[in-house]
Amino acid sequence: MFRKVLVANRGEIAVRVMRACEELGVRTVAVYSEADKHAGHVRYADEAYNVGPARAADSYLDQDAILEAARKADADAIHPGYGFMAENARFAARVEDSECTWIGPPAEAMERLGEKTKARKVMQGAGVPVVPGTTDPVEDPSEVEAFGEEHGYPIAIKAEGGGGGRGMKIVESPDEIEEQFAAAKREGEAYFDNDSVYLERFLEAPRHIEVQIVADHHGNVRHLGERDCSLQRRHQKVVEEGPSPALSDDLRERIGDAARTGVGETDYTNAGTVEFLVEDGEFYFLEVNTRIQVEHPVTEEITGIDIVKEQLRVAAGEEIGFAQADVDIEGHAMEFRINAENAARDFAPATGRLETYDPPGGIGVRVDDAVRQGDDIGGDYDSMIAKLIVSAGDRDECLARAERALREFDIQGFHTVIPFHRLMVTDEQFTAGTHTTNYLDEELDPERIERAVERWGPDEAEADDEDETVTEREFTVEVNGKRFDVELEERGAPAIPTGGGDGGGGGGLSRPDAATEDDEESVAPGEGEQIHAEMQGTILSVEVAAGDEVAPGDVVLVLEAMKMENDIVAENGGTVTEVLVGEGESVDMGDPLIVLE
Ligand code: MV4
Repeated sequence: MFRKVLVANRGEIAVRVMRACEELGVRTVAVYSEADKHAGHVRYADEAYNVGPARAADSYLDQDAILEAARKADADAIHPGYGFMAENARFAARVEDSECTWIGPPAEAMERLGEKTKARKVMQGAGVPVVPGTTDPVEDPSEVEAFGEEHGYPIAIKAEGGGGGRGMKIVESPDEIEEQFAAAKREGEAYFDNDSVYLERFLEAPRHIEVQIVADHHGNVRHLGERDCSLQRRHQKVVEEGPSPALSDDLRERIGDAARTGVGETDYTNAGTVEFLVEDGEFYFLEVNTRIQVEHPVTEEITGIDIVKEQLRVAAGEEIGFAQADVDIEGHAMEFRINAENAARDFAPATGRLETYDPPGGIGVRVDDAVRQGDDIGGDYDSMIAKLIVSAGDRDECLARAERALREFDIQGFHTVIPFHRLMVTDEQFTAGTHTTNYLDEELDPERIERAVERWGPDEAEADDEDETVTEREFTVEVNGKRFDVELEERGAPAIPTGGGDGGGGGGLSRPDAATEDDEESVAPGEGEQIHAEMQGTILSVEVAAGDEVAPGDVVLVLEAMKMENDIVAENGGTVTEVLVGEGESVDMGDPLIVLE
């Protein structure tokens, strides 16, 4: 086994890799950019080296800087994680030529499988079904037309170096050929420095199934079952699960065997993923990802196999310690990517300080992250701040557990996609498991996302725009021996210190004694009592009208919030001068409801 591993990555995956090292007694080296001086992966590592400015191209993608850090640290292996340099065959080759071992597939295998038509040939040669298409690049638009006449439309024109949806163009009819052919070539050139393209019949409503593979230097290839990544938005995976709810046992076995045989044809070692499209009970090879993937924990949870440890072991020359027959798929797991994004604003990235970070726990809950409360989340890298992985005995239990865990997950300070996930785990299509890769982009009503964010998004005050001064206080009060949490917010007013003498502890949180000192906001002298909504909700009934006399403690309204009916009472009593809301209206926290004098 290695002595010391440098992890050429950041965030949760860097920590994930270091955790595996820790358990194997291997020392860990982090690299970090200027923006990541205090990041979670730096805190976790035994030692850490600055590799350059915030911009990834100048730090995490700077091959010389990373190799230099490995030399300085005297590391004997480099793990690339995912993204950044993970699928860069040239970097892999440079590591292979250095004093360090590359913890990944051989550079040569990466190169062969990275070119899509080469990968298609390899798989076809091994008897693995591929999407009907060309196994050689096409040079001229007339070849697209000929392909259309033979196989029909739509046709996918794909960039040879492509992947992840970039450089793929769909042709619906002959008149679109010229334009889409040129566009695919342009994108291929721009993104992958390769304007070569090939053709496939375009499958219109497939499911995306991928098989986890591990291979060693002794000729052993194992598959660890499949993950279903059909729930994706604009080629970004949102939720992944295993096993797939859309595969029969027979299809599952055939797909697993195909992946294993296909990879067995190459001199592949280490972890990898073979991607397939599944439609109408048929499966077709799509591409091979030559890295550990974001969603690998789904497989770890249902197999009990630590895939990152396997990567380290096989890279160190050890033989895989289990047979294919030993791989047992048990129960069900789902992974939810916790991205700092506002799902109601087209998933726009969000940034800010993690004011609250309170992850879920309990049975079947795993959180892979590299952040802690108080961290600043910037926009320098991708928006994923954590992954929630939930496992259970079966899919239904997994969904219920996920709903519970997502409800527990408290993140304040900026928007995350948690409300969107809460919508998904109660969504009819997703819970039925009948969704295809088109579901989010083409079928889901965006208004449902907006409502989910409104209901379950971060607390107003903390997510609001910065120019408004918002003073928020939380109190715990007891009424007739029952505990209530009360939040007050003052808008537009300068922050008032919440009273002296407590020696600077707590910042005004949970101060039961402050309730009586500071509640002057509900009684402005001379204007009578104004009753405000204490939470966002719907007015179920209005019990008073203008001119009515009410006694202290009388119920004036019933407000439904969080599935509970709440009696709103007039604290001081008086004459009702204004009723500002009607039955059925929805109100926000802080809205005035009734004025009394
Ligand atoms: C396809 C396809 C349908 N037919 N190829 C998109 C990303 C790239 N890895 C391949 N992709 C697709 N290739 C044919 N012949 C549909 C997709 C596709 C997709 C694939 C996997 C996961 C999500 C997807 C979302 C849209 C389209």
